[in-house]
Order: sequence, then C-alpha cells, then structure tokens
Amino acid sequence: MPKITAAKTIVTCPGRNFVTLKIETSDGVTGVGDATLNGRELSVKSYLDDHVIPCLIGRDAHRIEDIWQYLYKGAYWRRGPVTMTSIAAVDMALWDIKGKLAGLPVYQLLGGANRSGVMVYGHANGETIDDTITRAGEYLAAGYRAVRLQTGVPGMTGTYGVSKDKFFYEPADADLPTETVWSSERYLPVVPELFAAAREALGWDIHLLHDVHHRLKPIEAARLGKDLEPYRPFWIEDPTPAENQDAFRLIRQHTTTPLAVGEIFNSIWDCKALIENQLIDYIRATVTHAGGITHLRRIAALADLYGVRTGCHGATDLSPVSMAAALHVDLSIPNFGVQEYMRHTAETDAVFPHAYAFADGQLHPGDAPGLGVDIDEAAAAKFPYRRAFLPVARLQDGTMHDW
Ligand code: KDG
Ligand code: MG
Repeated sequence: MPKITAAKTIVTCPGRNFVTLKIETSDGVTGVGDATLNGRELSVKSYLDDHVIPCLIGRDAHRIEDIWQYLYKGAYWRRGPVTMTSIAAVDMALWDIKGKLAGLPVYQLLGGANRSGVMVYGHANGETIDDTITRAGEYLAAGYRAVRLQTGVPGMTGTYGVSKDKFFYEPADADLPTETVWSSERYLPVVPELFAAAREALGWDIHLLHDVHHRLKPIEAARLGKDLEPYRPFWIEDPTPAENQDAFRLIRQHTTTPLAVGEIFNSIWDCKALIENQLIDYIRATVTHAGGITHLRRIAALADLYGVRTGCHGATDLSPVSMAAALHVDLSIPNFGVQEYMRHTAETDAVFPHAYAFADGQLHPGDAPGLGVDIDEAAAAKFPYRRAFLPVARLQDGTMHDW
C-alpha cells in the first residue's frame, strides 16, 4: 500500500496568496491540494500543519473516503470554512496520488467524461456599460460562450466586480480591508440597462451572467430578477445572503430568472434545503472550500435529483490546483452547468504548471495522470506571503453592509 510518509504546506504569493498542501508517499508519488481561503490563508495553514498532517503520517493513501471521514468526524468540531478547506486539500492531494498510481487522469477514476469539455464563463467588467460591453465582445471573439457582466454604478467608487485590470479581478487588494461605499438604490436600475445594451450589441447567442455578491434584500433581488427577465440571463448569482434560506422562496415567487448560490458554502448541509426545495438552479460550492472532490461530488449528486446543475466558483483566489480538480469533477458529473474561469496571472501559471487548456469556450483538464497540475517549489519560494484582506462595504451613511 502507498503509505503517506510526509506532508507539508507551501505558501506563495505570485500576485496573490495561495496555500498548497503537498503529500508524499512511500511509492515516491506526490499529490497536491489547494488550501487557499482568501484573506484567512494562515489559519488553514496552521490547521493543516498543527492538527491534520501529524494524523496523516503512516495512513494508506488509497483510502480517500476513510481519511475524509476520519478528518471530518474526528475533528468533532464539524464544518466551517477552515476545517472544510483543510479536508479538501487532503482529499485533492489523495485523488492526485491515486490518479498518478493508476496512470489515469482523475476524471477517468470518477466515471469518465460526460461531455467534450467544460463550458466556462469569463469576466467582462468596466466602469461604464460601454466599457463592459467592449470587454464582453473581446471574450466572444476569443471563443467564450458565456460571460459575466459587471459594471460601475455612477457615483459609487469600488463597485464589486469592476477592476482596473480587465483580465484579473483581484479584490483582496490591501494590507487592511479597503472600505467601499454601496447603494442598492443606485445599483438596481443600472443592471437592466447593462443587460439591455448587451443583448443589443452582442445578440442572443451568448450566455450572460451577473453577480449581485450578496448585496440585495430579498424583495430587491426579486425586483432585479423580474427586471432582467426580458434579457434571459443565464443566472443572477448570490442575490441575497444565504444564511436565511427562506429568502430564496420569496425571490423565487416573483421571478423566473435562474438563481445561483453557494460560493461561500462549505458543506452539503449548507446546500441541502436550497436544493431539496428547488429554490435555486445552480449550486456554486467549490472543490476547495466544500471538502474536496469527494464532498463536491456528493453535493452534485444531491443536486442532480432536483434538476439543479453545478456552476462552481472559480475566482483567482482558487489556485490552479483547485481549477484542475474542479474540471475533473465538472467533466465527469451528469448535471454540470457551467464553470467560472477567472484567469490567473502569468506568474501564478508559472508556479503551478498545469495540463488544463482552453479551446472553443471550454476548458479540458487534459489527460496527464492525476490532477495534471503541480507546484514548482523553487518558483513558489520567490514569492513570499503578503497579508491581504478582502474589502468591506458601507452604505453612504456609514452603516456596514454585505461586501
Ligand atoms: O474571495 C472572494 C472572491 O472569491 C469572490 O469575491 C469572487 O464572488 C466572486 C466570484 O463570483 O468570482
Ligand atoms: Mg460570486
């Protein structure tokens, strides 16, 4: 049996912070897992270094499900983003090892491909509607079949999703949280204008998405969904915070605009009621923050029973290891919907050499054994950790709001 002989965490900041777990086995095979929790990176590193790695040594690397259950049930303190990201990193690394030992890409171990590739959506953003549409046109020209549209709100600086750099949206931008200002009243009329202009300029042969980023009250989200219906959005995402899941019933009663939720979920228990009550259309849980390949598949299987498809989060704060793992899941499940793809910087791609590749609006994980992604430790060492926080949002009168 391939015994786990060593494991370590590697922190690197090639433009942004990433935490990677690397597991070694007695067979000489290694595996990698993404353990990045944006803005709270070192807490996951400590959880792994201090509380998980010592328990892994000597275990059979093939027993992925047993190790998952051991770490989940054995913690006693179940769930939560730090615990579930740590378990996810171990899980990904073990699937990587199993694939390498079998000589197969992980998607083959998960049942094989269900489709030619994984449809991804890119991020078009701009300070103005015209800017955003120009960017969306560039994505179309590059072959994308789906694009997320985010635009500046007149009078508001630092609107969510709008960045100076048009290709790499990086919200974790400062040593202490940047304070941004928000007004739902100003935002609400802008999005339907954006979508009307986008359909006019780009036509109907492209999926258009939008991220509300938890900012609206349920009744406001219901109105936005209704106002967008004529433009047939693929989805609106995180229309309202998902702690109170009954809020989605209210939104649902008013609109047929599809709803996507779950990028900050970390367990099937966060997803269960929304899925079983058919209150959402796409579940966005990630392989990194929701317990790894093993747990994400379980979430996808539950969703499939209720006609809910996946639309996994894929922001820049999920490393190429996470992207590779997500693609193996996406390719192999029956109810895949779309995969978010915020491209990484050239420095990040160099630190994490990977087999996945983009063509015709789709990503494919490639056929290298395992996940098909690695970490170049020498390159990683050139980019030491830099503390970086996500921003916070306040209303114009100073009241704290959801960022
Ligand atoms: O770390 C926070 C980001 O991952 C998040 O703001 C990105 O909402 C996001 C998205 O849909 O990509
Ligand atoms: Mg989002």
